[in-house]
Amino acid sequence: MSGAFQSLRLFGLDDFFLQSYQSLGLTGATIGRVIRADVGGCRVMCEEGEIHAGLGPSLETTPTTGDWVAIGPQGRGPHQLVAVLERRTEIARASFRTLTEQVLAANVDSVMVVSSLSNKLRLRRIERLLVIAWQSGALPVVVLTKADVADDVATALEAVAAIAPGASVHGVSAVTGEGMDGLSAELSPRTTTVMLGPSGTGKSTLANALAGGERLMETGNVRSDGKGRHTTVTRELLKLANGALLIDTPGLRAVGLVDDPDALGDAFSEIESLAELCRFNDCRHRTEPDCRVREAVADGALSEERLDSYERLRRDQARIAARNDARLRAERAAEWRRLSRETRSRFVR
Ligand SMILES: Nc1nc2c(ncn2[C@@H]2O[C@H](COP(=O)(O)OP(=O)(O)O)[C@@H](O)[C@H]2O)c(=O)[nH]1
Ligand SMILES: [Mg+2]
Ligand SMILES: [Zn+2]
Repeated sequence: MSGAFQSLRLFGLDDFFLQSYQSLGLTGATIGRVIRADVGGCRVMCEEGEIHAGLGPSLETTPTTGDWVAIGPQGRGPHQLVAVLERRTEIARASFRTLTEQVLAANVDSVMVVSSLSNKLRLRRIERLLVIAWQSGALPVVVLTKADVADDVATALEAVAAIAPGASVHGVSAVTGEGMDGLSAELSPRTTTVMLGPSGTGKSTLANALAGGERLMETGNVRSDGKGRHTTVTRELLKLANGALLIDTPGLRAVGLVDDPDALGDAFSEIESLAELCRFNDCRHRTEPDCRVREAVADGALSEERLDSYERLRRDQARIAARNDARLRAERAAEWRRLSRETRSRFVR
């Protein structure tokens, strides 16, 4: 990489993004990374430091935290985002209301699925977040917080490891410091991690602890002025003490899946490998003969709950795929109507 933008390397700039920026051939512009996206503008880390930039009129993509962007003009007038550079990964969730995908964070290398040990383990929710993680193209890590108040951390770690093939699992406490070194070691300098999990699980507390005691994020503590709780409302990118980059998010409870069957295969790889050995290619793992998945349930190698969860997510995904198809059909029909109106107006006077 050329000598330019050295300080941005600490924020994850590499050849991929730099070349993508240079190929735009902009003059009087510069490159930066969105560290917080607000309505109508963003906070962007540039070579010169942090700036606020408005959204340019020609932007085609809504910028999100973690995006690499081109900003212009340099030096004069207010800064504006003129382009969102191609993303390497994106964390997306489906909105059932608008039938669209919302991108929660971009260009992340790993996803931390955060769950608290202070309540009953919610394995099904962890599975769902792991699917979101796998479909983003980033690598998942599961973090079980508040180990200081857990009865049996080892058993919980074991239960989670069983439903998280391919992901490492950590038990940590921000209070005692337990497990923090191991987790910190997984976050390498200049790589970006996003935290996903419901609010109250200790994400912001964890971010502050990893940031090296600096209080960067507001946590769910009651404030000393008695004005109630102050919790994370935006997604922000922070640089940690060890040089890793971390995106804190407000709580995500309901996460819809997006249309991507491969992600399910990653999150449930042990089931899909068994399924490949079933006699029928389209085995539904119910009453079919020579079903390896059912056999695994029968001999205890696979839990019934895990299989249920896989099937439920598979149904969700089929439903989303069908809705996407319906939307495509509707868009195509609208396009036909428009074309035929144009044709009519051309020939029928
Ligand atoms: N006992 C214990 N409490 C914690 C720990 N981490 C966070 N908390 C508490 O959990 C609550 C929610 O924390 P917060 O970081 O705001 O959660 P967030 O909503 O996921 O960002 C706060 O009252 C924290 O003090 C921990 O390791 N141990
Ligand atoms: Mg928070
Ligand atoms: Zn089968």
